[in-house]
Amino acid sequence: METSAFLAGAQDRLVDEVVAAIERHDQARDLAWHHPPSPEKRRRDVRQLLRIVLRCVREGSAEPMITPSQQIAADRFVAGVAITEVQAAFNILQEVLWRQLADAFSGDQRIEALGLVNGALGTGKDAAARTYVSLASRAGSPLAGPPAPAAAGALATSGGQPRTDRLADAPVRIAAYGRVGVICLDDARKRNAIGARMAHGVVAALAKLRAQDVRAVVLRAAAGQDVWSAGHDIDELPRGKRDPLGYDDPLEEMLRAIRSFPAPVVAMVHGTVWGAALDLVLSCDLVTADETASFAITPANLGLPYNTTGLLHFLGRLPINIIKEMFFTAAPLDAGTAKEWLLINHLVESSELEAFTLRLAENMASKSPMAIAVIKEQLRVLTDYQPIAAQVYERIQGLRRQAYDSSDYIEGLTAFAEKRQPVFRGA
Ligand code: KGJ
Repeated sequence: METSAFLAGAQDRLVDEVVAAIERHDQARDLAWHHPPSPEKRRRDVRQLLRIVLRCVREGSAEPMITPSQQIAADRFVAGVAITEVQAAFNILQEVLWRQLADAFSGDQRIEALGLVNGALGTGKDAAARTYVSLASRAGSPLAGPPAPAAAGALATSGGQPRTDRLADAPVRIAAYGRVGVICLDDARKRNAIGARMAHGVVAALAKLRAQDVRAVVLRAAAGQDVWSAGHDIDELPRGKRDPLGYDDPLEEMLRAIRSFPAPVVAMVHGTVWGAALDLVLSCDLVTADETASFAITPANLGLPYNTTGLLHFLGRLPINIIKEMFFTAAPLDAGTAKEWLLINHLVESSELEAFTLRLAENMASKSPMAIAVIKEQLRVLTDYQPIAAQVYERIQGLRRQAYDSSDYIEGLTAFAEKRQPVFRGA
């Protein structure tokens, strides 16, 4: 009999034996699980692991083991399981399989069977250990390394080495960490200003993560940057006689993509946030930040009439006196004040921010994706629902037109390009 036929036939018995051995192992070690898996889940997990081993044996390749093992390690990391325990299920399965295969086969067949199983589980253990260590080292020194822990699904490399993907022609990178996707703004030269390439990159990243069945997304700046985003790329704002924040502006398209993404998007803010980047942060579903974060909305520095949809985003999140202070002064709000004014959900130590945010995202990713998608959409529709008469809307647009047709608006853009203070005349 072939190894694969033996494993397929003995599946139920093997699962029973492995589950019992894992339970004994946990009791003996008195493991303090933060989220102990239910017996049913444990059974399902073991059966799945066994099926993957079976697939590796059938295909004669350890490749199918890599991604699920990274996922297992990521889940264990999030569940707070100690590093010494990450390979436990692999070891126990290996021990049980060895025993069974050694009993069932002899001679060369036995050597071949043990070799196949060892190859698969060895690769799995290796991938799991690498992933766990990579996550743990980032949690210890967050923001020090590449932006996101890597990577399950199609984003992982075939060699088991985690990596992030750079989207073609966009200063945006993505990674998937189990069911959590990470989108990373990565244009240090321009301080993550959002032009068409950046905005289209974020939209493409969301589409890509959605196709991966990611169930929560973290939006962040690349490691080591002290500007989260400098807002709209001012070089790409139209110079007069045209709505600077029209419906088709790529940045507006990006905001809509985030707001209608059918899973939670968490803005993880390390560094300063300017102008439309604050609209972006507020368009995310939750905000985590560390003490380096600050938030400014700056159209008054440019003479730019903010768009009505954008103002509604602010109205949906903040009291009107706070909105007015922020828009009228353009002054950055420090992280403590932002927390006090409920702009931030969680203010976390820098050293904790990444691990905290990933855990928060993973928690949401473990809940019912359908319920969350529906509730998010309900909230979006309800908060966007602002019936106004056509006449009123036309009046608002007329007022805005006066501002973006004005010489003050041109002066704001010119002053920025010339790196000087603008001189506004109110006309
Ligand atoms: N658009 C285009 N280019 C930008 C932007 C931007 N928003 N922000 C920075 N840059 C460019 C600068 O012109 C520099 O280009 C380079 O990025 C580094 O910036 O001179 P170059 O090298 O060719 P800088 O100023 O030398 O960096 P830092 O000294 O580190 O200062 C970072 C700041 C973020 C504080 C500073 O760059 C800044 O104040 N940027 C503008 C922030 C802002 O007000 N953004 C809001 C844009 N307005 C809106 O989004 C909207 C819609 N609005 O209504 O206001």
